[in-house]
Amino acid sequence: TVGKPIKCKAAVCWAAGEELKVEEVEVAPPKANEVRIHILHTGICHTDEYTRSGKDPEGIFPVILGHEGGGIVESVGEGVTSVKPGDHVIPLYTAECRECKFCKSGKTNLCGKVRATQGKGVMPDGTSRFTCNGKSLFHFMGTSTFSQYTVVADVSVVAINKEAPLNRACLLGCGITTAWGSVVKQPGIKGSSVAVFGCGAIGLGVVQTSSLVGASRIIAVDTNPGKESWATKMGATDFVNPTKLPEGKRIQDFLVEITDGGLDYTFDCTGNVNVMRAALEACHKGWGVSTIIGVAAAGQEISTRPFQLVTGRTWRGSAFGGVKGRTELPGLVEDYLAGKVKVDEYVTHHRKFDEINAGFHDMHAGDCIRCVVDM
Ligand code: NAD
Ligand code: AHE
Ligand code: ZN
Repeated sequence: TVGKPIKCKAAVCWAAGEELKVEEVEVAPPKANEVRIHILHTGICHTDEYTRSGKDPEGIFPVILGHEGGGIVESVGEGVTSVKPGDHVIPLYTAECRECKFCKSGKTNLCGKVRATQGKGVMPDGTSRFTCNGKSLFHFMGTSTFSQYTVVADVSVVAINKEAPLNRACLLGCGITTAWGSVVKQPGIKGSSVAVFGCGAIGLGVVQTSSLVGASRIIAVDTNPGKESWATKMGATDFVNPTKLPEGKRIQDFLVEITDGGLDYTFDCTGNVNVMRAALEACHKGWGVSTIIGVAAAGQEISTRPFQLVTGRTWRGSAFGGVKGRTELPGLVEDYLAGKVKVDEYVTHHRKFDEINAGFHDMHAGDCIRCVVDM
């Protein structure tokens, strides 16, 4: 198959708001500095649903979604030295070229090399590798893992230990790594108090990692009462359901009261801008830091009284947890294999590829942390 197009199945989203359709697609061979990957498993992240639904201002259709995959390199284009056929890999929606202004700054994991074309749904040369019945399809987040074969830039993929089962390690392509990085990259969390808003895979990962680094108190907040046992299992010391507070009591005021002035660190893992505000305002005066991880819909904006910041609270955010994928993911996979980082626990649902839409429905049902699709 090397150098030739491959025919395989992919889940195509033809238009915003439509269900995915599993179709036969043609995947062109990788060009220079590109890698073609046989995807074996993929998670479904809330961000896939966000773009499918039409809430993503960057969304373009028809598209092959998916950004939490695991697979094996099938072939590589000219000039690729970082991975080789047979390598077990995780595609990276946050590339790492190690040469651009961002990568060299030492201040961010964002990379400038392929982000512009990635956002337009094409490869760095401006074209797509996917066609369906002769019609070109867009790539998504530089990964498009809802296809049995995908093509990514060589700066957007990392090889990992072959001993890691890809049907679980795929979750390190987004959810768990995002959560892990958002905590370990903030040095002060050991011995501090933390509140986590939203207990999906991302929020539970933040709870887990806060516990791992030694936070003194971890308050999990979710409107779904079913999340209490999950949060406790991942290390939360308290659980608060904001819908069960006394009439008129705001969640931020409640948290400030029970923590003697507020939290040292808070995290939004919901994507709801009102929750983001509550997370900021639940921070302690003088030093509290609130991190936005959730992704909000087009047109949504955050607000608070500037006085909240004047009096020493910090509002920040992170993408992929601030993690540089090519440099840091192999080590995180080792931590998983050594039992230091939980991954298996997050997989509550499995689906065959033909049932991928059911996997999206699972996500809304409330008892699903992650659904892994077997390709
Ligand atoms: P999820 O839907 O599985 O989890 C969200 C949780 O929030 C649910 O348990 C839900 O009950 C809870 N929730 C909803 N409204 C709430 C409220 N008002 N107060 C408290 N809890 C509430 O989603 P997920 O896959 O865990 O992703 C969470 C968010 O993170 C999404 O917005 C996703 O797009 C985003 N995300 C961002 C990054 C990044 O790099 N920044 C990476 C992955 C995911
Ligand atoms: N396209 C959206 C933004 C979506 C977004 O913020 N994505 C996160 C990753 S979410 C993974 O589940 C991210 O990495 N952002 C940084 C980046 O470069 O996209 C919009 O609002 O336009
Ligand atoms: Zn994601």
